[in-house]
Amino acid sequence: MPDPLAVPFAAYCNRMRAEVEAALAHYTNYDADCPAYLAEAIRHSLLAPGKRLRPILALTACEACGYDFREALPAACAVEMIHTYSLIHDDLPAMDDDDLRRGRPSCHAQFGEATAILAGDGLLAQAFEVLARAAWPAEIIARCVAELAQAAGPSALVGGQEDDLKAENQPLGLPELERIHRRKTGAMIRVSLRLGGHVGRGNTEQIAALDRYGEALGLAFQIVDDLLDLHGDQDKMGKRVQKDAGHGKLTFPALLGEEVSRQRAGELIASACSAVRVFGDRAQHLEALARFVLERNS
Ligand code: GRG
Repeated sequence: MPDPLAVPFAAYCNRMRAEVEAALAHYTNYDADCPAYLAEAIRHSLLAPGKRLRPILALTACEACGYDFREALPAACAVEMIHTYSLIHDDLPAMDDDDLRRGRPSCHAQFGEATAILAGDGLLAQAFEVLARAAWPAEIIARCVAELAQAAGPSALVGGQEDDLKAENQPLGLPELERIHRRKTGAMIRVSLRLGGHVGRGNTEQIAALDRYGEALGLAFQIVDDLLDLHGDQDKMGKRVQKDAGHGKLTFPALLGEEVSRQRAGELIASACSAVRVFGDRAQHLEALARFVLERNS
């Protein structure tokens, strides 16, 4: 295997993405007790062309701690399963009501609401099965299960989504907006890095560094997402754009202006990069991923 640090970043991401997609395809070869229509709905959403940012972060964190990234594939797939479930449910008419996702009809648009809800439920449960069956020491499995459950739960992803829905057309300030996105968007990004770090047997200092990096990256990701909603290209994004204002959603550019939002995202990316300096040369891909988050157009 070539030295992973010697491979250019785009090739590195392509390789990671291909490994993740092969593992996801393997995990979704269901037995005959899974109805074919449900399996098709799950695969439609999970195997659609997503960026795979969270799984790549998990694999890269594992590698930064000095372990073979392939050890972390179950963690990478588990976070992608939870992320995809949240997208399927977010697209439902009762939530964000979106008919396009990852360049395909959203799950409910293609398979109906009931099957889309069940496809999300199935992925949520399966994520924990994948972690529980990983070939890691029991204490690492337990830590990963607990942290992912917390990040996906009522005080993080689900709670952030609830507050986001309730905040529509409400006057919010910056602290409230950041509090929503720290949970709705940030928690899954942060936990992806922490899981990769645990699987990579990271020490306390390394996990704390990944955590600080993840917190800054998560907020920057959301600011960029808000900017892309304003100016992004629907074909590149694979989802509808210019939706936030129509839904009465407060965004970073609406609150701070576009220029200050861009500047804030840049500062967060700089602080994410400085958090992972403890990894020395092995921080290279984490730094490149942070720059990707700032410069992305999809
Ligand atoms: C339904 C519990 C529940 C939560 C929904 C995911 C989510 C929370 C809302 C989606 C709406 C949104 C625009 C969130 C902002 C950030 C985000 C999660 C964007 C989508 O993630 P990407 O860009 O998507 O990484 P891909 O498709 O590339 O994986």
